[in-house]
Amino acid sequence: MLLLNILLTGTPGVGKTTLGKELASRSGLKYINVGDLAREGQLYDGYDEEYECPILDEDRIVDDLENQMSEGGVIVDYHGCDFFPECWFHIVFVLQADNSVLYERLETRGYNEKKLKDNIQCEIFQVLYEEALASYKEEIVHQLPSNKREDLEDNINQILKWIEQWIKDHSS
Ligand code: DAT
Repeated sequence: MLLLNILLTGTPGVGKTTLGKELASRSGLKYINVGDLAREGQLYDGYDEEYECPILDEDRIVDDLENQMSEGGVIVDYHGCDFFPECWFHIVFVLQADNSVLYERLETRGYNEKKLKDNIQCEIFQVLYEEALASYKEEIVHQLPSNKREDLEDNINQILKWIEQWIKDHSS
């Protein structure tokens, strides 16, 4: 039984979903997109007018995920990480993209000007990396470049190797 859990985090648009789904299909782990989970279960607590998006009910998200996380074998994708229990994750990857690359991806999504600017700033100031370092042990937090297709392939191969090693280390 594969018990490890992986967290993929980073600013919206850095490539978490793309990497998470591909990694799931190649590793056999289960992919969970927290944004989709919230939408499906309507796990919201109000609406943010400024950013034009619903506000996540973090407690209900944690309750909803608890059983699957303790079973293990899960890849979680979310642009935030400070509300998950620390013990859930064995490794945390913070994806990063260059400003110009990220700007184009977010523009394609039709984000309003404020949301675009704030997300680019979030990336410049490495907000998600800082959040990950504040929430998990430094040695399990890793940054990954996510600008081009080759980065995606490299990241998948690197994570698959890490999973293989983790399984070896944890099989008695
Ligand atoms: P996120 O889940 O972090 O919001 P995404 O996976 O939806 O991001 O990716 C946003 C867009 O960028 C999408 O059109 C796919 C593209 N993309 C993701 N990773 C990429 C990569 N390594 N190289 C090129 N494009 C990538």
